[in-house]
Amino acid sequence: RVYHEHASDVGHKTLWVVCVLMGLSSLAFYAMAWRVPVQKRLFHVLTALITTFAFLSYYAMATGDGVGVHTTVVKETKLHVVTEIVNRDVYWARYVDWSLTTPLLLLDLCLFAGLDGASILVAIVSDVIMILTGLFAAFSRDSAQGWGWYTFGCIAYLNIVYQLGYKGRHAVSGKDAKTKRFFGAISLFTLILWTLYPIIWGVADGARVVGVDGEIIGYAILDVLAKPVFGFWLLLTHDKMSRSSPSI
Ligand code: RET
Repeated sequence: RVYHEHASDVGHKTLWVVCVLMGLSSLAFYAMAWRVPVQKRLFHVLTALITTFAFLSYYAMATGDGVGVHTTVVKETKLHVVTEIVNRDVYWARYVDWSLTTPLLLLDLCLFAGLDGASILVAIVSDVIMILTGLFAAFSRDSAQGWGWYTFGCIAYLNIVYQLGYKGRHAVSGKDAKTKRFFGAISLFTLILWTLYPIIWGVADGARVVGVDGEIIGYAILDVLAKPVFGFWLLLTHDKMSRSSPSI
């Protein structure tokens, strides 16, 4: 028996909607970057790059690029050996996107907190390891190997939580109350959202309880919150704060 799991119309439409949203928010971020002097533009450039990469990756997925087939062979029952073959679409373009954009998102937060260079490097390298182990997990040979890769990815993620949540908080502790409060809120928002990604991966790619459409919609909601919504929140707050205290 051979099964195929791929996206329906709903999935394809969702990919297009997110593609357009990423494109429009990129344009908005370029405009916002122009309006501030170049010395204050670092966060704008980082944020604009994040949505630009996401736009390109969603364009790829919406037009049918950046997707491959992963085959799982399931052997069932003790008496008869029933072999089931499951072919599932895997959008690897996501991992290309994430390997570029999640380090930039982390840079946004780390630079805002004023984290030291060593901790920033550790956070970013852990992040790249997390995404690449996720890619290996998605194309694993069998499920045990896949969950092995997934576990390494989760360990790398815990290190990111430590660098951002613990060291980042320590780094902002010397700053003014407004900056501290804002960093606390946006880093909590980020950590909650980011924790949902491995959960979707686990139920969709991993356990295959959720189909390809469900996976597309789940990631679509998270991506819009983690990139454009995060970006507007960061830049609007940053611009407001740098108007009142020009040192940021
Ligand atoms: C994977 C699987 C391996 C284990 C872990 C994962 C985490 C992924 C994350 C992705 C975040 C993506 C973002 C995209 C922006 O739009 C790779 C799913 C821990 C945290 C923020």
